[in-house]
Amino acid sequence: MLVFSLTDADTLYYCEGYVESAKRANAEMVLVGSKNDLPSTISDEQVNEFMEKHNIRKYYKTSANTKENVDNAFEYLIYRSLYKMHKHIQVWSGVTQVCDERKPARVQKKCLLM
Ligand SMILES: Nc1nc2c(ncn2[C@@H]2O[C@H](COP(=O)(O)OP(=O)(O)OP(=O)(O)O)[C@@H](O)[C@H]2O)c(=O)[nH]1
Ligand SMILES: [Mg+2]
Repeated sequence: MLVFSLTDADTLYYCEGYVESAKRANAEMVLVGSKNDLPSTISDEQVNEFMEKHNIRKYYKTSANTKENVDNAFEYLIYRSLYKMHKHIQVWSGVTQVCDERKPARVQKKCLLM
């Protein structure tokens, strides 16, 4: 999760080193612009340019103050990471059941995300 502050444009560019590390680790990435309840000093165009340059697919504007998009950013990252691990996700009764399709159902170890 690459978090920069919308109130300080420099912080977006500080993320570049972390982008490179994440790519080397083949990690899923999500870009987060924090403090969205305050006046922004960075434009959507600048963010889009950064995303295109680094091939980042998802961006959320969040606020720790209002809680806007905080859950969405974490959920996106968790879901994408699980898909990347070739897992199959079934949403059932508000609980996410993660099944590994490579193993027969009766021997599967299951992980539950509440
Ligand atoms: N209005 C607002 N203030 C925030 C938000 N996130 C953090 N702050 C405030 O920013 C100051 C620093 O808090 P930290 O917990 O260090 O948050 P941070 O995201 O690391 O922010 P910086 O250290 O300022 O880069 C505190 O006064 C927080 O109350 C936010 O989303 N909205
Ligand atoms: Mg801080």
